[in-house]
Amino acid sequence: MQKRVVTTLALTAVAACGAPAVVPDSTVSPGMTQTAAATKRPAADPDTAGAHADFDGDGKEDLVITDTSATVNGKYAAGYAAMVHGSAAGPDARRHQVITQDSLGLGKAGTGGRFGSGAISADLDGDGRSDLITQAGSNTVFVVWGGKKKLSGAAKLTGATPVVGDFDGDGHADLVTSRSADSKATIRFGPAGAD
Ligand SMILES: [Ca+2]
Ligand SMILES: [Ca+2]
Repeated sequence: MQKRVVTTLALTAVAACGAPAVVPDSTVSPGMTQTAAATKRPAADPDTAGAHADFDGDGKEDLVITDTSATVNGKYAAGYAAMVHGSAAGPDARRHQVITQDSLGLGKAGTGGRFGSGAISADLDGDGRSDLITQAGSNTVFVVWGGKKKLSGAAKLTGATPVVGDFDGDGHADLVTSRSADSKATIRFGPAGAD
């Protein structure tokens, strides 16, 4: 119960303190807390999800919350992801970063793009910091690189429904994306660079 309150507060603070152009869809229940919230909200909210990993490499897990229905710069359901740094006391809402498709500099956020969909994490470039992988639109996947102080820089890939794993057993995370047009999947073996 305490965990749930902490993450809800974190999201509220992020929504209040984040980029003013980002308007969360509602008071959302992060995917991380859906188990705890199950009695109040039995159906998973498809608009919100989350991931957790050590994106800044400080040894404390950081929390990513997404709201794919958020309005960004006037674009309805363009979506955003917010990373809240971990601390010895848990996610610290005072140290957070709001990421939108606009902020990545790789194309503009579009209406209904739903950036933040299917957010997952893996250290794809092998630098010891987890990277954030998320879909936007129907055929675009972004990899946002973990960094010493924050997520920094991104790669834009063609594909959808990202899945990560060490599929060739070499100790490096690999990324699989699928293509809805022809039902083919693409695997990118790690370690990856920004491409
Ligand atoms: Ca961390
Ligand atoms: Ca990394």
